[in-house]
Amino acid sequence: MSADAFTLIVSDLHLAPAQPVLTQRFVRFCREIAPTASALYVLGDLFDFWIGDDTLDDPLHREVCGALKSVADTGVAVHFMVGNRDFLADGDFATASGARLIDDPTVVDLHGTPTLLMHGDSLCTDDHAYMAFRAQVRNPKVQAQFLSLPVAVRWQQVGATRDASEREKQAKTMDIMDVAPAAVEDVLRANGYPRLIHGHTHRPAVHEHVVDGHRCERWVIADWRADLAEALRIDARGVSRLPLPL
Ligand code: LP5
Ligand code: MN
Repeated sequence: MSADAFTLIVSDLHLAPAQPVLTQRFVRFCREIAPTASALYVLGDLFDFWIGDDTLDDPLHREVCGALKSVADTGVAVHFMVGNRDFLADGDFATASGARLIDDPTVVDLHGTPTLLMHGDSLCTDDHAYMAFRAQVRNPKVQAQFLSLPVAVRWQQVGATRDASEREKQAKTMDIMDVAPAAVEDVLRANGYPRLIHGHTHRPAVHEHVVDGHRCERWVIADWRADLAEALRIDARGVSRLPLPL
């Protein structure tokens, strides 16, 4: 790899038919920017909802997977980690998009620095209602049962779940919905005090955690909105925010 190689990381794009401008931006990102990187990581919630790989023919899904595949076809290593909206993305999605599915969490060496990649939702351990919900929907038996339902019924259930989630979020404090400092420290300790990069909270920032005397950076990636979108750019000098053209 050349000395000026760099990696791009995006998260929380929440692509959906109702927001075509975001999909257009993603397609442009895949055409003009991502092919210049050595690797691309998508850290979850690429889609607002993913109800199963049997919906790959959906026009939005086809367009997004095709855009990712075109990046992979240029020789860029494309990696995908699921988020709390698209955790049902699986092998057929990976084949269609040319992406390698990676676990949450995953530690990678990014241009000389060990870096822990996560979606971020598993760090919100003070949000007990979400943790209980997460345990339920990440259960393979629950997922198999959901995937056996007709597509229209799955969309209905997702709509009802989203409505319930939006209602419950109104009653939660911002602190509860953020990552829990103790969970961050635990995961940094368990992984040898790496740099941490995650999304999910939609609160872009860079934090410093001192854990057992080790200083660890924690970069939080921004979600994509109509008026703002970014990728993190990582090279041997460190991490920077790359604003993406509108
Ligand atoms: O996503 P975000 O950031 O808005 O909120 C999350 C947490 N909410 C969720 C739910 C999703 O947003 C919507 C559902 C996605 C479905 C994926 C498709 C496949 C389903 C497959 C099933 C096998 O993740 C939110 C957190 C917030 O992050 C911050 O961290 O607070 O958590 C909640 O709001 C959860 C609620 O507190 C508890 C769960 C309520 C749902 C009850 C379901 C009732 C309806 C069932 C109908 C069949
Ligand atoms: Mn999320």
